[in-house]
Amino acid sequence: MTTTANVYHNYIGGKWQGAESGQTVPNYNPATGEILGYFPLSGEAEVNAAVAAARAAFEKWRLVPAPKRGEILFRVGELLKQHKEELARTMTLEMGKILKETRGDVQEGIDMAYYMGGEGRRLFGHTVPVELPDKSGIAMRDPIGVVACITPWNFPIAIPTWKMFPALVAGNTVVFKPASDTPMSALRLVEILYEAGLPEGVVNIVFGPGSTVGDALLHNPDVAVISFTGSTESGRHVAMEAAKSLKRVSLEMGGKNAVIVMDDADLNLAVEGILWSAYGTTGQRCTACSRVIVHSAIRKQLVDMLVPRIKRLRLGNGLNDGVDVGPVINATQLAKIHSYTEIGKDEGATLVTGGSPVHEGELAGGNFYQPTLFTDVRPHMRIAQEEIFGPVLSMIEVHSLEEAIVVNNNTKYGLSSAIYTQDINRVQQAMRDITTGILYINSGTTGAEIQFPFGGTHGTGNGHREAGIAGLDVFTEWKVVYTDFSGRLQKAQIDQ
Ligand code: UN1
Repeated sequence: MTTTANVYHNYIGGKWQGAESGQTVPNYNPATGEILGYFPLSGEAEVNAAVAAARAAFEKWRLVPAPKRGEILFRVGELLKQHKEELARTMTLEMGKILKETRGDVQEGIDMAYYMGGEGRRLFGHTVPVELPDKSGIAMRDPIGVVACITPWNFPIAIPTWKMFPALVAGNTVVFKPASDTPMSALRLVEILYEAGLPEGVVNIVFGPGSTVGDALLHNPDVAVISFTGSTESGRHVAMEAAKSLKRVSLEMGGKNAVIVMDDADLNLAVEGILWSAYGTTGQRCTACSRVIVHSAIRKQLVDMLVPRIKRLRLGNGLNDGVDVGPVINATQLAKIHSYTEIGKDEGATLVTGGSPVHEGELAGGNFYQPTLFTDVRPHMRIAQEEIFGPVLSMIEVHSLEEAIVVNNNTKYGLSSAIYTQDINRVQQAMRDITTGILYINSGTTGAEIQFPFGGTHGTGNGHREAGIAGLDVFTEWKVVYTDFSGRLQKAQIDQ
């Protein structure tokens, strides 16, 4: 395809520069196939330069008073607000989700900017009593150094802000490796950070794939922390490589999230929650609902209510009004999603609606997939166990709350769950026994707010959380300072 699309650069140590190799990679619009721009195909040399710039900037940035660091984030929040529409359009162009949702993506970034800006005047440690007289103790948070932020394409603004903003307010510097499918949104975010007054070198962006840029970050000894969101397979690779140099690693990976619908549920409400969390973002959220666990007594009724609504969802370009479901990110994902439809059929599940890519009419140039529902799914089937990351929903029938909870918990993931019931006792039981990191009562599985810890159990994570106060733990090292003002040697833990 001939194009006049622009060529963009990495931003390293305050300078825009291409990859040494001179090679670039096209950025495609998944709704049309059009090329939006060319981004550097970077490798180790660019990563090492970016880490060196971040390392040099760290020595000054860590000494900037935290409230001043926070003020820059407040300005970032203002700028994100001003540019919300432009950023939302950029995101829709390069990753496809509908404008309403890309606006929500920017909004999460705005919320995080204000939240972490406020942390500039908190960053609470502890002051607690000590055992000995004339002595004090405090625990304070220290920045760690250079943080590598490796981010996915499904939330091109929000997820980088969950990582960069707490890292920055705590006094760390950043090398940012955005997903290859969403470089433009990432570049705009970095431009906004500098427009807000960030000193040069504090954030550096390097474009390129995980196999070159990602691996170079894992191997660079001056990278202290890796914050990664992406597939469980890539996350495992990150953890294994980073372990060699004992880097701190925070992983946020896959999900196989379920909505449980009990026999006493408000079914109208449940249908809305399922539609939104299964087919919103074209199913490409780590929090997306990909299983419905339904009580046998209302199974037929729920299917009868759900199917016409699924069929009415309008596929199309996310920039157009009235579109409910945009394209999936790229041809590889489209093929993967469709392969799961084939797997589901082979496993004996019933394909009730959807199940095909769409190439007709104005959708011809894009990566579109019909919103899909399988029923008669058994909990052990691959379509009930593996993350599909597309608009494919598997319905599993159960006969009790206990069985629903077992099915809910029994995947290798543990991010988000939801239960629809009117019964307070069932709610309490679900709160106690469901093992995911997030649980919704009477709403779908998506929509986590930035002031709470975000993350999951089992194969979803490695024990860390993003966002909220918990998010700061990834980017700070505890330092405890004891001051003895007795003027004599006092021995702790020794009988005096
Ligand atoms: C993701 O899909 O990786 O809770 C993040 C939600 C959003 C974030 C999703 N706030 O659905």
